[in-house]
Amino acid sequence: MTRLVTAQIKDIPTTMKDYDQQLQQITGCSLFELANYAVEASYQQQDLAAKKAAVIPVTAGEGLIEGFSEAVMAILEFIGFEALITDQPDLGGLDQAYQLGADIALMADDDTFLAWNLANRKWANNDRATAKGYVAALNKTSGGLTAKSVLVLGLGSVGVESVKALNEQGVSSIGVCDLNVEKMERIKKEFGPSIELIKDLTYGLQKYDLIIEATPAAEIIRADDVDQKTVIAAPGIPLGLSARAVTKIEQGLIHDPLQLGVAVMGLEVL
Ligand code: 2YH
Repeated sequence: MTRLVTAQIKDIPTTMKDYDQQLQQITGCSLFELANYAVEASYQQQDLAAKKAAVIPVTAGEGLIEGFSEAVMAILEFIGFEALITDQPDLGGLDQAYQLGADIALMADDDTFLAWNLANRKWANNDRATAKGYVAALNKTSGGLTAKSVLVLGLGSVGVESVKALNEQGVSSIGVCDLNVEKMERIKKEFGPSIELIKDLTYGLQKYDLIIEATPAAEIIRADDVDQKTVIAAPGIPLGLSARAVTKIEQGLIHDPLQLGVAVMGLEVL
C-alpha cells in the first residue's frame, strides 16, 4: 500500500479552491456535489457546519506524516465541517475528541484510514470511499456509466472496491488488469461474466476508453495509449500516466492524493 509523503499533500490547505474549480471544469461537479453523489445523499453544506470533526494524528508504524492531519482538516473544512486536529496523537487524541464533543473522528495508520461517527456508529474506510468517489467522478465526466465498459488497472483494495462500485452502476463490462493473475481470477469468480481479464495492458488501453487507474506504478499509461475519448479517474499514487499522456487527455483526467476520498468519508458517516 502506498504511504503518502509530505510533498504530495503539503499544498492541499492552500489550494482547495483551485482544486475545486478544476474538478468542476472536468466533472461538472464541485467536490461537495461529487461526494454527495457518491454516497447517494443530498446534504447541504450548512448541514455540516454544526458537525465537529476531529482529526487524530497516529504515531503507529512509520509514524506521523508532516502535513497529513492539516490536509485532512482542510478538506473537511472546505466541504463545510467544523474541523480540528487534536493536540495529542493516538488514544490521548481520541480521549480529547470525546471531551471536545466531536461528532466524527478520523485516524490513519500505514494501512488503514478510517472515519467514524462517535454518536451513531457509522464508519467509513478510505479505500472504499476513494473508490466510490472516483467512480462517481468517472460517471459524471463520461456522461453516465450505464451499459458502458470500464477498465480497472490494479487490484489492490481501491481497485477491488472500484470493481464493486462499478458493478452497482450497471456497467456492461469491467476489464481488470493486475500483474497478479490470481487476483484477476478471484474477481472474475466473484463478479462473473461481466469481468474481462486483461493480461496485455496495451491491448486493454486500446480497447477501453474509460479507465480507473488504481496502481502504485508510474508511467504505465503513455501518450500513444490515450486519445480525446479517454477518461481516466486515477486514485493511484503516484499517477500512472506519463507527462505527455496527461497533456494529451487534458480535461479527461481526475487525480488527487486525498481530497475526493476524504470528502466522501465525511459525508458517508453523517
Ligand atoms: O497514507 C496512509 C496509508 N497509505 C493509508 C491509506 C488508506 N487508503 N496513511 C497515512 C498515515 C498518517 C499518519 N499516521 C499520521 O500523520 O497520522
